Amino acid sequence: VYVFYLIPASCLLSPYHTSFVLQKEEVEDNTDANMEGALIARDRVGVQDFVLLDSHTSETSFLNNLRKRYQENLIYTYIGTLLVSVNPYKELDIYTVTQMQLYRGVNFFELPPHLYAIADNAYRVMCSEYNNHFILISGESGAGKTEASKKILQYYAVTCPTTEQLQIVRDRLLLSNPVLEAFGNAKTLRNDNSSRFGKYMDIQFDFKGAPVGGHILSYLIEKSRVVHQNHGERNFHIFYQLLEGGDKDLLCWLGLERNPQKYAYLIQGRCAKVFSINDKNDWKIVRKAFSIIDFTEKDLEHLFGIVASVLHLGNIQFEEDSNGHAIIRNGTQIKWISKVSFPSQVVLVLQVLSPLNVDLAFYARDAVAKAIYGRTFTWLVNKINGSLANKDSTRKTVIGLLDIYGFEVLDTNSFEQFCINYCNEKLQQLLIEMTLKAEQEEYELEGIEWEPIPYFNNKIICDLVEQKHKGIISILDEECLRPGEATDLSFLEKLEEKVGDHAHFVTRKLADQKTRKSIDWVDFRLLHYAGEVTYFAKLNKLFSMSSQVATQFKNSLMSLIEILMSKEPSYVRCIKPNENKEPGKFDDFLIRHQVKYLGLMEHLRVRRAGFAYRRKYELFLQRYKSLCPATWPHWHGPAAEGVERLIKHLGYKPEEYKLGRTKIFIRFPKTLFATEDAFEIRKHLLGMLEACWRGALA
Ligand code: AOV
Ligand code: MG
Repeated sequence: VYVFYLIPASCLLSPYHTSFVLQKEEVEDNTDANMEGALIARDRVGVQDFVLLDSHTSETSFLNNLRKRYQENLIYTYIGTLLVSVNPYKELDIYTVTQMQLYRGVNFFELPPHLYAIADNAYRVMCSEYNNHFILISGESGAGKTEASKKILQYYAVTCPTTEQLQIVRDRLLLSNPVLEAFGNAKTLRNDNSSRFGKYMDIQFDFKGAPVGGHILSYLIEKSRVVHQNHGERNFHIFYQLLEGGDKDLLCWLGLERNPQKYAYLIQGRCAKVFSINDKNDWKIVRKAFSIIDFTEKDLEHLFGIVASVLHLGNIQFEEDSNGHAIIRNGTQIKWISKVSFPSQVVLVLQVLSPLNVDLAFYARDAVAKAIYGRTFTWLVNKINGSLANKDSTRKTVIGLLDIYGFEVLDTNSFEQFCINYCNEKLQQLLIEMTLKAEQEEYELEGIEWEPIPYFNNKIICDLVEQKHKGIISILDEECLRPGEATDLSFLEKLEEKVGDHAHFVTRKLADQKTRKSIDWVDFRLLHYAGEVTYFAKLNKLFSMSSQVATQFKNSLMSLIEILMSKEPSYVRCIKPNENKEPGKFDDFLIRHQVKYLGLMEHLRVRRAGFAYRRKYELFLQRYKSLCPATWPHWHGPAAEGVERLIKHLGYKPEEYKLGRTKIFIRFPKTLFATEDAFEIRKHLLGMLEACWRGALA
């Protein structure tokens, strides 16, 4: 009891009281206010920032920390300001409105790591410095990128100021998601809701910080899925939603039957029904979303007409006439197509097909289906952009959310995987450059010396793919300019000739010296940052007609990188815990691999080698001022001087810290840890004091 009297009662009004309660939530046992308990708890739940790990930072201790936290449902951990997220594969109650409000306007490190902290931080800096930001969410397929981006958007929708007028903007921003997911996501082996397009969304804010508009850029939708799905995968969700959920009249008008088994384009993966997906319900959500995003009934008529046309197209069969030309076996589908979609165009295309042989006719039919779907998707994105557009010309700031298709290795990897993995390669490159650049700049700006850390720079792989004249895309371009002469073999030979020596091109020369000319030689292998991938390069099937697409894709990625480079970054690195979409299962091997290739260890080392922690003088002082009589409860001089007094009082040694222009840099985590411990102990004492106080009052 005597101890309590030593602490001034005003402590109870400490601004950190709320954060105390929150951090205790991590510890689960809220009533256990003794510090021994807190330390044991920390042992159990790990540290919330990898920078605070003990000095021997090994991959194993990194993994241990991640595992400990994962097992306690603490899926988020920081490395400095970067957020690492491990997919929980179950609903957690950390995304409530109450949680959102807790994170609103609170300093980054005051609360347990969360997406909301990342979102709030970007938002607050944007509002105070009036600059543009982006949040890059990366990780392999199924790691949780799309979920994260949706949660961030929801956070802004709930916490940002708004007016009645602006509510429609907010709703449209939110509802653009189900619509785009219906048309752009599909069940794959890796993810039941896999994004099959890349998405960059700018959320625009006015000077008051209210969301007033948005704009979406989409990247290369995987069109081949429209006509072909691997075993265990589905076509895009919208087809199944329409069949399951569309009302009788609509289906009747479109000439569709409810049963997906009737459609050739829907049954190749043999899994039209998916346990985790409720197509009927999703249809309702999508229909409602359409009405809010300003789609007229006419628009929808066209849209669903096209969706239906694709299904009818897929059922068209050809047979050979006496001249060896393809003829359409049954005219029903054509009739429906000309009824429900833009008749002249499609029927014209189908007539053009007629002098082909049967194989080519099927091939051309699929090409038409893919083209129609691809264009429709583009149209859809444009339509949504129209409804999100803010016509007001006052200056706005933006936060961009980047959610792309994650790195993937399938049994058969084709042109699309090549593009997807190249895209991931580019973003990894951006992250490497921007984090190291930012780090270097910060030390320079603050006048502090540091020594760079070695790390794997994947620029070499980006070059292999994209370099002018020498890169794989250029080689593909060249080959496609020689129609008739070029074959898959000549493409592969050219690759061998031009990039065979490259460290990340796995040459087949040695291994396949004898069988080189055999027809089996149809693939090439690349050593990506995230692993080795074998690409199937059958020219006339997968890589043909792709040259333009690859070059366009390359160009669009280049301009995306430019867009991003002009903004302030925040990063979320998503990790997939197991291959079975199973909650609670922490697959060490799989996770270690991701930790490696995501460069998380390097990131941590860079963060620690220089200075593990840095904080603005004002923030540092505000948090720890209660630990020094000279600064508590108020310090009236400049913050930098207050910090100097404070750390002198705490006994910091000269080698433990550096004072920059605006920030204190702390070299060793243990220094901050000790300070943080002192802070925690004081908080716990306060907690006990408060409990007694309440007891006494009661
Ligand atoms: P992705 O976007 O990274 O993969 P998703 O964000 O679609 O992956 O996540 C895959 C699935 O994991 C989701 O459908 C959820 O079931 C589950 N999940 C992810 N994050 C959470 C979370 N925070 N809480 C609960 N469940 C979650 V891909 O688009 O395939 O690269 O192309
Ligand atoms: Mg996704």
